Amino acid sequence: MHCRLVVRAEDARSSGNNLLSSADDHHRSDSGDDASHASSVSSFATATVVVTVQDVNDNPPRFPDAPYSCRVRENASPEVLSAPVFVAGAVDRDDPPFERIEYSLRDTLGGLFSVNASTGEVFASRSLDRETSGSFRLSLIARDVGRPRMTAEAALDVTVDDENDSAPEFEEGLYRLEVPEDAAAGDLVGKVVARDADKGPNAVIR
Ligand SMILES: [Ca+2]
Ligand SMILES: [Ca+2]
Ligand SMILES: [Ca+2]
Repeated sequence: MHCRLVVRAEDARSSGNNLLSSADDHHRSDSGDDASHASSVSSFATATVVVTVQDVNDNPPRFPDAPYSCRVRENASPEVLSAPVFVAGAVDRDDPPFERIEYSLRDTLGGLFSVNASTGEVFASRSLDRETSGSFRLSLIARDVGRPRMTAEAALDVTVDDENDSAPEFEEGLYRLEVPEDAAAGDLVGKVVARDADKGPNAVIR
């Protein structure tokens, strides 16, 4: 931060000062008595002083609007996975370089997720199977470059959006049903149950 001050230096002395010579001449013609007009006058100078307040690293990074959430498609292609699932955006109120932030993840969950240290972009490293794990919780860390380094941490919940990639399965491989010989058409003779591991409309069986 800079601020500008104007400093005034003042010097009081007698009327013999050359700076006021024209005024003195005028009075001399009126009275003819130089000594009777001796009085206190002053001269001054100004200078501009620029004061620079040097910043120290006294503000930690901050994650506005935390905690965060994002969604990623199940079985996403490598092309889809080349785009970030989320972009972290921490802020720091200090001046450069103390506002520069490096991002990391507290736990990459076995390398499943990563974050670009300088851009804050979060990536999934491989396609995700919603039926194995439908959501993940990550901890984003922002660290500034001061000494000591100050940090912030925020949660990022990743939800895996379902894709219809599971076929229905019968609960049992073989059903034995006994039908009375006098059964009429339409009578209930037994029940078979199938399940589908997908979610929502993807799991409806007809
Ligand atoms: Ca800082
Ligand atoms: Ca699946
Ligand atoms: Ca699925």
